[in-house]
Amino acid sequence: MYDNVADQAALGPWERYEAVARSVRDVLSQRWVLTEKTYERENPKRVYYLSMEFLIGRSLSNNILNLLLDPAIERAAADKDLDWLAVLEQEPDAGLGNGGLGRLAACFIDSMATMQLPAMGYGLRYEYGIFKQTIQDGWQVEQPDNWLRRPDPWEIARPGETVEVQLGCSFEVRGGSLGVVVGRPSSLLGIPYDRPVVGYGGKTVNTLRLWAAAAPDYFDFRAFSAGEFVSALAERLTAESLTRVLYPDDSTSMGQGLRFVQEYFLVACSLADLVRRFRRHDSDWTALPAKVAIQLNDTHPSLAVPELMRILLDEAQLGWDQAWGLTRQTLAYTNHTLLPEALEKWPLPWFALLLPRHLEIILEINRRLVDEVRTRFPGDDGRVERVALIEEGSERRIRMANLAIVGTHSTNGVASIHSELLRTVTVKDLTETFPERFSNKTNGVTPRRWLLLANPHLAHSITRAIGDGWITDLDELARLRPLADDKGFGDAVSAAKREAKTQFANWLKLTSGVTVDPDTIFDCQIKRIHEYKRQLLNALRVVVLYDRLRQNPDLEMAPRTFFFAGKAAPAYHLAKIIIKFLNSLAGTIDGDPAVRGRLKVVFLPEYCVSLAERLIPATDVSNQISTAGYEASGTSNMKFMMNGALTIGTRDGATIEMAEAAGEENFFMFGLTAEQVAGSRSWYSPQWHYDNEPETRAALDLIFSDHFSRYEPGIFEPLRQTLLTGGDNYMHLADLTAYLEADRRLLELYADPMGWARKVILNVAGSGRFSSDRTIGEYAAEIWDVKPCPVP
Ligand code: 26V
Repeated sequence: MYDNVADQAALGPWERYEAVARSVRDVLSQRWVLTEKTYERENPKRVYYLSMEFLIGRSLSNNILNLLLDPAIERAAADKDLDWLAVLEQEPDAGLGNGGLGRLAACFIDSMATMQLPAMGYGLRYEYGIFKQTIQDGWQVEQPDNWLRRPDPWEIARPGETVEVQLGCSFEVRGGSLGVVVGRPSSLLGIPYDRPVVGYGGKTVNTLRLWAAAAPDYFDFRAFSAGEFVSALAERLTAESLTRVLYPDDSTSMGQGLRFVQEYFLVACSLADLVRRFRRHDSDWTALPAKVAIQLNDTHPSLAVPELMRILLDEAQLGWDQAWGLTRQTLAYTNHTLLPEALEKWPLPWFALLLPRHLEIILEINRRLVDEVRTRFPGDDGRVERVALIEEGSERRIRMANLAIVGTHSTNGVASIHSELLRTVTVKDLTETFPERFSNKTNGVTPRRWLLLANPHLAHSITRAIGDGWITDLDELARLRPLADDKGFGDAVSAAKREAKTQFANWLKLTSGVTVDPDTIFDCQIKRIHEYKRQLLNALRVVVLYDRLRQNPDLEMAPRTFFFAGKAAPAYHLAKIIIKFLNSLAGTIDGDPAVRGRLKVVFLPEYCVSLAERLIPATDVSNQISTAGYEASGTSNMKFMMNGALTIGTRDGATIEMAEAAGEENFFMFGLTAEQVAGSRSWYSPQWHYDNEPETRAALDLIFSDHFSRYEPGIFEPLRQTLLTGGDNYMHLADLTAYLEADRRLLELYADPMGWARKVILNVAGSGRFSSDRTIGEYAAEIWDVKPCPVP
């Protein structure tokens, strides 16, 4: 079990973790090698999932589970008197992503391996993942996430498969600052680091290949001989800086030159690698779409369009039409947001400098596109302007979403409403031009990590009731429906929730000293802090409830604990004020004897995959309250649902489909629909709500009177601006009353434990559709046309 050359008693917790992880890696390595060998032999069509983010989280317990090693490890841990939880805690949480988009990529590769699909993930090996969040005086403070400080037992460097990436310019240091040398091409090395992706049952072990940037060795020699020692080292430093850090900003694509090069680096390394693999078997380039499917996770890797064209034109020497046909048939694109400010548009001069050949190709794609649209829609200049790949203006920009739609055979949204809005609003003209390209693939999450691993008590109760087929076929959960009124099963489900809540409370006490009471309702909102996700609406609800208790101490109300967690982009000022406000709310309520024991607010710092794994099973109420039309899908909503939380939410993203699957009567839906939001925007007045709704007014007055900021008067003035005087862009006040009404219904149900358990069971039973296995099945059948390739 332990291969450390040391006395076992002398091993520290890290060495113990490392020893166990290495043993598990030994167990899976045979299957890993055999998987690749099988693919080499069978030469099936393969899927490549290109993503700038993979929010992996911890691997040890997940790999043990998927390898079905948990009984053996439990025994070994008991034998050796090992503090197993302490060992697991040693592993850093691999945070190579910002939020839902990155976690989706991680769930997808789990499902592809479990379904035995010949698939590979491609991403970047950031040395620093998403920043660590600490809270100081209530404010978010960012700390670097040096997750590779100690050697990572899950990664295997493959320097033998290094690729070279050409850039159209060089970088050098002159007078202490970094400059660009125009017209002097340079190159970078991409070194692959492979991580195993273990399918459930351990039959297939696929690969997640992450690229690290390095400088080619000859750089030094050339510069050294010219005597430019410092400049040469600086150049090497520049190259190696490229994959140093994940961009923590999920709120704008502007002014990020390094990010642009990161995106090209991912694309160039991955395409070179997969083309090399393709060419080992097939000399005929026309077989490319029959052997390769490439999925672009958002526009981040959409430079794959001109890069694949470059390879087919310049390296394969094909003609334009053939190259274009092959490129389009090989690539497919997923859109993850409708927000115009989030759609990538890179300045044209950056292309001219770094990627002149790609710019040439993009201009030619655009010329042909514009020609086609002019012919098909004569006289419609507005349409031509809107579909064009280039946005004209003082600074010309390339519209990456248009490039991705035009250069692929498939564009999909991530929930039904999102795909519909994408087609009819965001890229209406492109949809009318290429209607057959658009489809929907509603997101899902892996039930292995999010139910079996995270919630063993509930998982066990489910398996006792219906067998363990649900683990790889989540639709099986529908068989729980007849048990909705079964007292025995209801009790088991309630006991599992109670156990998860106690465990969470104990963990929280131990790690932070904070006490929460498992006998209170656990009510959660955990996600990136964004105005459109409306943590402020939740906070207003809490302020109203707090004020009710203050005004009427005899009021009967089930005691509740409100949990918030989430990171704000470091430059997103208002999101940081929201965090400060949530912490101030927590502090003030804690210090108010009038509500002691009845109401508590907790802001949990450092939201990450492993925190979600602890908190979601312990949650009674899931808040999914985005302004309708803004949340593309959401995926934590699904995790809560399969873990037996009831949802209070707006009709947005996949929450709409979840309510449909469980029955609307088992959901607490409220608020304006996306249509109503769009239709009332022009005349909406937050002031009206302030003037006419006493509770809304009282809550806002309490905030603006510095009740929550007694020692820092005025710090929440920006909230007045967002919620009231600035027009309340995300329509918090429009939905507050309906939210409180839904909340009242929810509390009413909570008073009836049998009725609550019934709805919980119907929710779990209806959650089968939200397995990422279902989603991947749809991608495989309808976009990729790939089949399982079982490993003997
Ligand atoms: C969101 C926003 C919102 C406010 C302003 C600017 C901005 C910029 C970027 C983004 C997120 C972009 C892509 C993304 O992470 N989308 C998320 O993808 C998840 C997986 O499909 C989905 O569940 C989330 O709803 C969606 O926000």
